[in-house]
Amino acid sequence: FCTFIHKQGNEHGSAMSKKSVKPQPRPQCASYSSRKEVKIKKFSVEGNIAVGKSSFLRLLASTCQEWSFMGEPLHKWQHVHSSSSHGMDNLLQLMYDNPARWSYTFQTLSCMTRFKTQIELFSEQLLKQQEPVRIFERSVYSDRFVFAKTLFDLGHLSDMEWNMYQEWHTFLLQEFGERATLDGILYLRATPVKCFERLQKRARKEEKRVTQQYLEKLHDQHEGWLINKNTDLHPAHFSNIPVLILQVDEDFEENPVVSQHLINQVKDFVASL
Ligand code: UDP
Ligand code: D5M
Ligand code: MG
Repeated sequence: FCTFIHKQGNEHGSAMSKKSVKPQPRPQCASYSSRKEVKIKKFSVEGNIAVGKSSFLRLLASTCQEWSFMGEPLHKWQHVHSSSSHGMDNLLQLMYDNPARWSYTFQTLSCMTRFKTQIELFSEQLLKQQEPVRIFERSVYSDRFVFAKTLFDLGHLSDMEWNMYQEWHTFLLQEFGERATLDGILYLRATPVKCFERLQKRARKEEKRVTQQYLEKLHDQHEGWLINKNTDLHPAHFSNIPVLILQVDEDFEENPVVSQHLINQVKDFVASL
C-alpha cells in the first residue's frame, strides 16, 4: 500500500524501473540527482456530505504546509462540456434532479476524475520533503463502496449498471495498482443530523433535494465500510487500510482547541504508518 518513488522519477517511473522496462522520458515535475527511494504516504479524508471534509482539509493545509492537498473535483462535475445552450451542463444538478437517469453517468465522471486526481504527479517541492504526504478529499473507494452502492440500493443504478460499474472499477484498480492505493483513511464522523444541519448551512444550490434520510444511508455505508468492516469489498485486500476515526460533531471550525486536538491525532496517525 505504500508508494515508493525514485528521486529521479515519479511513481510511474518507479513502477517501470522495478519491471526493468525501457527508460521513459523524465517526467516534467521533477529532476533529481540522487537515486534514493522516497516513500510518499497517501491518505483520503472520508465522510458524509457536509460533515466538514473541505473545511478540515483547509485547516490541515494551514498547519501542515509541507503536505500536498487534493480537493474533490466538484467543479468538473458542475461544468461538463455539452452542446446545451450554455455549452456546459451541471451533472451534479442533473443527478439530484433525476437520479434514475443520471446516477450512472455521474459515476463515470466522478470516478474518472477521482482516478486522475489520485494518480496525479507529485511536485518537485513535495518530492524534496523528508516524509512527503498527500491528502485527498474522498477517493475512488468511497465512490464505489459508499455512493455507487447506495445509489444501487436505492434503485437509481440498475443491476446491469452496477455490474458494469464494478467490473470497470476493479479493472482500473488492478491496472493502476500501487498508484491508486492509500496508506490510510481519515474518517470524519458525525451524526447524519449534524451533517444535515451543516448541509443546510452551506446551502449548495444543487443539494436542495438532499434529505436527511439520504445522509443516513450514506452514513450507514461509511460505518459498514470503515468501522464495522462488513462491506463486501472487491478486491478484498482493500479492507486492510488503517482508519483513523475523527469525531467531528463538535464544531472544529473556528474552535482552536478542538481543531488542535484533531490535527494532533492526524499527525500521530500519519507518523505511525
Ligand atoms: N462547518 C461547520 N463547522 C465545522 C465544520 C464545517 O459549521 O466544524 C460548515 C462549513 O462552514 C460548511 C458546512 O459545514 O458550511 C459543510 O462543510 P464542508 O463543505 O467542509 O463539508 P464537506 O462536504 O466537504 O464534508
Ligand atoms: O460532496 C460533493 C457532492 O458530490 C455531494 O453532493 C455528494 C456528491 N457526490 C460525490 N461523489 C459522488 C458519487 N460518486 N455519486 C453521487 N454523488 C456524489 P461533499 O461531501 O459535499 O464534498
Ligand atoms: Mg467538500
